[in-house]
Amino acid sequence: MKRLVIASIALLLGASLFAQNPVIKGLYSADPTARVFEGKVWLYPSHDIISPVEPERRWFCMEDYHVFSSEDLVNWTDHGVILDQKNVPWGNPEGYSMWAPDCVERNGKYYFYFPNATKAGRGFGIGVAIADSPAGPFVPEPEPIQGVNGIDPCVLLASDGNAYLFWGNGRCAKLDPSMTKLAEDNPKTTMKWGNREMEMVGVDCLKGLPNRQAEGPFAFEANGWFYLTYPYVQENTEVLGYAMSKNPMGPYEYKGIIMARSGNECWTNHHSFVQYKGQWYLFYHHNDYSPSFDKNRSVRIDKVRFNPDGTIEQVIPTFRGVGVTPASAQIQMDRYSAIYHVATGIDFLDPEKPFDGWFVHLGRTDCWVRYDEIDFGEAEPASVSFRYRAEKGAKVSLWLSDNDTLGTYELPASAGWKEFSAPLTSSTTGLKNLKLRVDEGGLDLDWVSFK
Ligand code: FUB
Repeated sequence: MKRLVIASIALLLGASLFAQNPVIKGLYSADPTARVFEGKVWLYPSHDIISPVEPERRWFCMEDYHVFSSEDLVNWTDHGVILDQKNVPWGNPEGYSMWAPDCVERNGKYYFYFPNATKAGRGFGIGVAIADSPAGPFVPEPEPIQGVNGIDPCVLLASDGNAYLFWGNGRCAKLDPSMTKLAEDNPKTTMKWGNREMEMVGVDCLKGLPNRQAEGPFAFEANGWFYLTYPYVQENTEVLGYAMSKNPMGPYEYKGIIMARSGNECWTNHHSFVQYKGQWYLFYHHNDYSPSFDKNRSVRIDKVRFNPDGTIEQVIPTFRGVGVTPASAQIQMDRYSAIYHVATGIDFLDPEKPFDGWFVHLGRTDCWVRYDEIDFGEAEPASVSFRYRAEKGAKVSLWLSDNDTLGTYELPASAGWKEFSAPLTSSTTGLKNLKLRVDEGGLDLDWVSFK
């Protein structure tokens, strides 16, 4: 019992404090679906792991789902495992294929949709697990949804009163009001597979649109439009693209890219849109904590904006992410909003422990790093601390704007990591962006903090 209590406390504390991108640390999290329930954002991601049965197998591997919640998109609570592959009556208990999920609320019940390897053999079924609370416990239905084979379910609760299931490479069908099966009146088409004829339910919403290796559809309604957003391959890895329609089941018109492919070639991207406290956010993933294996991914968040005609502005992925950071926190300058002349960028503090995070290498005079949206509060802080290393020492200055400085600081030489504090020569209050500029020498910087 004592062990259980300690483990539960560790689990709750495990959610990262003052996190920037990626927002979840301590475990891998991918394919994020974010939803607003009970005034909070609930995050339902996949949970990537290294295969415990075939560690050498370099492929996706997932055995369960966690759910996380947050009121500020910065501090996340891990509510623990909400569904395990061993507890799905129709699933292979050792399938390790619990891919991208979704969760929606209808009439006070929470419906969690998840792909999983079936007991019967090859391929994915899509199951539903039901709960009275967004944190579970979720009870899986005895059978997967009949007539649906594939991955990446997403449910659109449309203003016409119907729920629509999107899955795989952009297929869509209307759900029955029970939310656990397809409606009777869905269109059907027959497809030939060799000599076999197969009946397909629903419509292919991405037919005729750019859709090479499309997956992970996320459909939502906003601004008088239905949006069908989805990852697909333009060149050699996935971009996020989107299409718009006046009808939930299309036809959809392709409109462009939401996010370009990533620089370091994480093959997948997978996303969701959510509006919270008046702002739209894009949740997506990247292999930040696992740069050499792109099947261990982590959830990121950035703001997203719509143009007056309803089209979506392209989102540039950032390290900074979203949310306000208190000035008294350890402000991770390596998760910056902008940099100038920073030649060699960031590195892990300890490559053996990636969840410990990064530092930024500020190797030359005049280079700078900027971190936006720091809350200095109402009482002016009196001192600043730096965690850094600099073999020959360095002189740095802190700036709130081009003419507004918080002073210049001589950081003593230190080959190892060192914390150094000094009184501020001038101070500030409220929400500010902070720029740290190297005036002499060079340093590796972990964080800055104010007291
Ligand atoms: O996480 C496994 C698969 O990778 C998802 O189902 C896809 O959308 C891609 O992100």
